[in-house]
Amino acid sequence: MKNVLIIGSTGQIGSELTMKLRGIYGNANVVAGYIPGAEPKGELAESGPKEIVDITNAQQIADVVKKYDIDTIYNLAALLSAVAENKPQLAWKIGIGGLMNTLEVAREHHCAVFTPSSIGSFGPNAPKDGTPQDTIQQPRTMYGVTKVSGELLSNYYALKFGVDTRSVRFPGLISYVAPPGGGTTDYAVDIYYSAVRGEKFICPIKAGTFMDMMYMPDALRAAIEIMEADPSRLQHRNSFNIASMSFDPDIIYRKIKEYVPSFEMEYQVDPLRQAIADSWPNRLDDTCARIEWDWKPEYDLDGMTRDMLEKLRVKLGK
Ligand code: AKB
Repeated sequence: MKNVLIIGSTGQIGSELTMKLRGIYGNANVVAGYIPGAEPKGELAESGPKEIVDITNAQQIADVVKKYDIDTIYNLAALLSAVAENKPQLAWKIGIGGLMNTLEVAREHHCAVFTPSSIGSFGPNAPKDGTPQDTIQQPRTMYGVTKVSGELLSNYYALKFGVDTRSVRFPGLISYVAPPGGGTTDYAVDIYYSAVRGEKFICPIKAGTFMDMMYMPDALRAAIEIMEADPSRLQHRNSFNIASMSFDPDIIYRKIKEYVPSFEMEYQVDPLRQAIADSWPNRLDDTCARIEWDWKPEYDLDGMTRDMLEKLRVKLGK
């Protein structure tokens, strides 16, 4: 039986992952950790236990781990890439200070730990197309620096102390449930809201800028499957490339227009986000994840677009 703590349960990934894990392991066995000001609401608050867990406070993590006899921690606390560029100290404090706190508690209490990495862990020196699992990682963003450092620190705790750390490098995640907030790939979520609201979309990323993207149901499955994977098959731990689709703003715009013919888009490039996107890969090679734990995405751009438009029309009453 798994007893799970989600740190950052009210964020873009956490709010959906918590509910999915409750469906698998039982409501009472999945604790939603949150910080004051970002309290769980609705079903997330009512369906299971919730506790204040500030990742920068090691004692708080340890207290909740002991209270609920936690054996698996999903560490989802992070500042996304564009925000991290404006708050580098805070990004480090949460991304690395917080991870160190989590790993220490995990070492002492024998917990497995999932900490997502990102396509942002690669920089401009990595091969852009078919970026390999093991290649040069020299990011030029604070977000990327925390992600590479987090991968190394997590591997260190696995090798040195036997902590069962595992991770995937998430692409831009697209979902109709909770907004991302502060990422470089957020445009690929915002574009669907504009289409459904009947508004022209102002795109902050240039045409021709390709990035890996993924629909949230695939991302949630990846986070669960990697933690359930047979450890004897894993040659890697932190962190696995995963991929499902890669597109530029023009491709996603034309795909949405197939279903919303009146939809319009105009470019007004945000220099910060564009510089970050230019430093990231176009498309990752996820062969190792496919071989080592049978990773396989279910959604392509067309399947995701049909589902996003349908779900957002219901959500926004359009
Ligand atoms: C971001 O854009 O910062 C994130 C990511 C790709 O890690 N969505």
